[in-house]
Amino acid sequence: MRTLNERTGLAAAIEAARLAGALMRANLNEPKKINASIQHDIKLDLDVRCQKLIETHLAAFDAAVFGEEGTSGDPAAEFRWVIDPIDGTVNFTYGIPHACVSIALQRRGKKNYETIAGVVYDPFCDELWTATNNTPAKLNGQKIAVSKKTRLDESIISMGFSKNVETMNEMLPRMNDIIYRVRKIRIMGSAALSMVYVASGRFDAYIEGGVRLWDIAAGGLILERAGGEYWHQQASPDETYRLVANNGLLRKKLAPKSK
Ligand code: LIP
Repeated sequence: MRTLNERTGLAAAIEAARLAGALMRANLNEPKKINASIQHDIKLDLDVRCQKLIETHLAAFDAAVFGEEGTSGDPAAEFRWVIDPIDGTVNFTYGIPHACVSIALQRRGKKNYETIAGVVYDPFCDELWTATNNTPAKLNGQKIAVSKKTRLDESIISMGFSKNVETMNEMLPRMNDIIYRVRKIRIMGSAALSMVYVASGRFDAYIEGGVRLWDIAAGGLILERAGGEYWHQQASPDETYRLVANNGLLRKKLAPKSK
């Protein structure tokens, strides 16, 4: 087995993300095999194929996998890959070129896993975001940083509504409160891309009520290494989180108004 650390893991995750991204690009406008579909969510055969491609490339390392299309290995392993092979699956299904590959490498700490390397790759814009726990966040090799916006009326806030009524009922009042106070709201459909857009200063915050760990683990490290705040609170035992990703200056101003 190859030596695994944040450096070797990042390099391998970049290769794996590019392989999966190439498969996404080749299939954006092709008919897609749907494995499961509910009103607010779709699971594609390509989700499974992309995760298999990623796992095969990363098999040279001794690490467990916690992925949207399946988990494997020792749940108490020292290392684990956290994989969303296609984040923004509904966009991708409809031929909307706003989706990405998200791969994080985590190492077991005293209490829980910590993310030590993260990759988010948008194959349609050919934009590759990377970071490790001891190197700066980069976009296509260039250092990035969050915005310095402190005024909500100058800020673009991205929001996500996940895929169930409970989350929508939680998020709609928050959107109704925020929309009058900010410059614009954007609802884009990919948590990972919204997080790295905050890391790059394109958005000033991203709020979602029910995201899974594989949607946010890589983007969370990249955001922190770009100077932002990765505020997240476990909402249920299955690694579902409430999230306020922001430039480090806006979370309090975005907090729900006390009734
Ligand atoms: C998506 C997230 C998005 C959320 C969607 C979905 P997927 O991930 O990125 O933020 O609102 O419901 O969970 O399912 O496309 O990997």
